[in-house]
Amino acid sequence: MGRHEFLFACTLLLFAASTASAAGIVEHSFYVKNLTVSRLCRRQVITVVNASLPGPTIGVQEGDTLVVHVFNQSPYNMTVHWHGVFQMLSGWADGPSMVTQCPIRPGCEWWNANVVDVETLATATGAPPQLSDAFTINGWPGDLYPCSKHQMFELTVLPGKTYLLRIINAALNGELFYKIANHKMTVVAIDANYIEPYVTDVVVTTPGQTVDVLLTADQPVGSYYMAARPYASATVGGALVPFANTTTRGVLIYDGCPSPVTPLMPTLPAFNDTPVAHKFFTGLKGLVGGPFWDLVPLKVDHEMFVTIGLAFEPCPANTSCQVSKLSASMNNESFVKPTSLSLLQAFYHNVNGFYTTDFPAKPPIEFDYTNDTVNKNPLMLVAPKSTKVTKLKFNSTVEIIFQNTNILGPENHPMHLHGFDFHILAQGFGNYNPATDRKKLNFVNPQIRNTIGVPVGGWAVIRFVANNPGVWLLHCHLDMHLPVGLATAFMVENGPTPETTLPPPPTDLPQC
Ligand SMILES: *[C@@H]1O[C@H](CO)[C@@H](O)[C@H](O)[C@H]1NC(C)=O
Ligand SMILES: *[C@@H]1O[C@H](CO)[C@@H](O)[C@H](O)[C@H]1NC(C)=O
Ligand SMILES: *[C@@H]1O[C@H](CO)[C@@H](O)[C@H](O)[C@H]1NC(C)=O
Ligand SMILES: *[C@@H]1O[C@H](CO)[C@@H](O)[C@H](O)[C@H]1NC(C)=O
Ligand SMILES: *[C@@H]1O[C@H](CO)[C@@H](O)[C@H](O)[C@H]1NC(C)=O
Ligand SMILES: *[C@@H]1O[C@H](CO)[C@@H](O)[C@H](O)[C@H]1NC(C)=O
Ligand SMILES: *[C@@H]1O[C@H](CO)[C@@H](O)[C@H](O)[C@H]1NC(C)=O
Ligand SMILES: *[C@@H]1O[C@H](CO)[C@@H](O)[C@H](O)[C@H]1NC(C)=O
Ligand SMILES: [Cu+2]
Repeated sequence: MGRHEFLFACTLLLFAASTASAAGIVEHSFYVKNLTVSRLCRRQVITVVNASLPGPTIGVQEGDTLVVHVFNQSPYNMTVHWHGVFQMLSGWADGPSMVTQCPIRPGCEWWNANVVDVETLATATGAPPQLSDAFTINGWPGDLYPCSKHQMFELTVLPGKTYLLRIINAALNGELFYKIANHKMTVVAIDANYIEPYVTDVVVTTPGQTVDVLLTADQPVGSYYMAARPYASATVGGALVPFANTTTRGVLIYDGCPSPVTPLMPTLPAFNDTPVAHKFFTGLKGLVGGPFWDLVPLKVDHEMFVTIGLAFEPCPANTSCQVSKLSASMNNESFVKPTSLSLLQAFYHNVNGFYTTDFPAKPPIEFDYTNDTVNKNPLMLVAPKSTKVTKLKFNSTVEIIFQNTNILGPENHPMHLHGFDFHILAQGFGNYNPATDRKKLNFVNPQIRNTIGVPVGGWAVIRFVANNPGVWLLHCHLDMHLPVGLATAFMVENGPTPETTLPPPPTDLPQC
């Protein structure tokens, strides 16, 4: 399995791996433009790479240099951001708009509407976005949706063979359970990092996460549904916040299966089955000594305790607004991106006025973070807007304890760090308690990944080494929480050598 194979597209993505040949420079082009497709009884214009959904697969070998030319022929601003290639990614190639350079990224979860319009509307009103009409597997909704009987992903397998499936949650706002009827899966990698093989009948993914599983066609010749639907954890006053509660399915067909046969359907976990999600998320262990295994850094240089959660925007000073817009914050700072110059350009060229380096290393007020009574205090509900970042010396080790808050309501937030993989040392529910939870840190075989679903109403401890100079975003990967401020950034200074120094910007860097 190559570490650097990419898939570029939508909701749940599945593909079987292949191996590439000699190392070198691999060059590809992406043409991004409109494509009209028929789904759910109607025609809809979507924006895709190379007129295909999912987009093209790029096969490269470990050590290759990949050059991708992006031609944006779509009506939208866009960027390309890679997951899982951090060690060799230059800061200028990371992608997020106004952090490294310009614009917006159209998403791929299925709406009977234009996803850019959906997000623009949600951001303007501060209301939660319209719920998606369907989830898809490799672009196909599957037969539980209207007009979709034959719009279903099919995977044909040979009895006795083993397949590698890379399951990518490319949904914008949904964490997902995924199962295949009567089949167990062996998870071998997460976010492009090998793990100890982990046998399971259910895979759980947050947006931004990838899970590689081995699937052996060891059941009687027949056909079996694979299905995915949300893991929904957000509650307010104990009640689940409305979510897209539909189910996408595809079908696993054994070669030689007589058709037509009604496939077997797996029993999916309940939408709010946190114990199943937690068992999966915590059952995964790093593959000690395996390829790309990194020892846990033991000496911490920069320690952070960071509350994450939802709140409201402050009302404008001269108004007496009744209901303010939804906001989200980290340590009570709700992140706003600059509008006319990217953070990386401001950092590189020493331009003042676009950010400050005083992101707090702990919350301004200590409180009973996960107690339901916190949201009864109106003073706690408002998080101010700012563009505060953390400056890091090259090669420093950072520990972050994420603490979800019950302000507005608890929720599992998938926190994604750009530029680095991190070790996940421990996770749990309730308030993080150093006296008891410190002992739970796993320094032996913790999983390594780049996106962690911080337990709903709980906490997680991660560590990473800041050995990649540049400006790197840390944010919730739920698409609705990023524009409302659940983000911050790290500014990593140059190291002592040319290899550890951020190169000058490429001449074709998109300008703002
Ligand atoms: C995308 O399409 C272009 C033009 O047809 C082609 O040259 C290119 O190889 C395609 N890229 C990929 C990654 O398949
Ligand atoms: C692409 O689709 C958008 C949204 O439907 C539309 O506004 C735009 O005119 C289309 N552009 C092209 C070049 O077809
Ligand atoms: C999904 O949500 C809709 C609307 O909130 C509700 O009417 C329906 O019963 C829900 N379906 C399931 C399977 O929970
Ligand atoms: C509040 O002040 C801003 C800037 O001073 C102004 O643009 C806006 O119209 C004012 N709003 C109200 C409701 O007075
Ligand atoms: C939550 O806070 C209330 C009010 O401070 C307190 O009475 C209660 O014991 C707390 N609940 C828990 C589970 O700690
Ligand atoms: C966040 O900051 C605002 C403004 O300083 C303050 O009113 C509020 O109490 C703070 N909330 C928390 C949870 O720290
Ligand atoms: C970074 O830190 C590691 C571990 O402490 C050390 O081995 C390495 O030499 C350092 N790299 C640089 C470029 O300072
Ligand atoms: C696209 O980017 C340009 C240049 O940075 C900016 O002026 C424009 O407002 C952006 N358009 C949208 C729709 O965001
Ligand atoms: Cu979130």
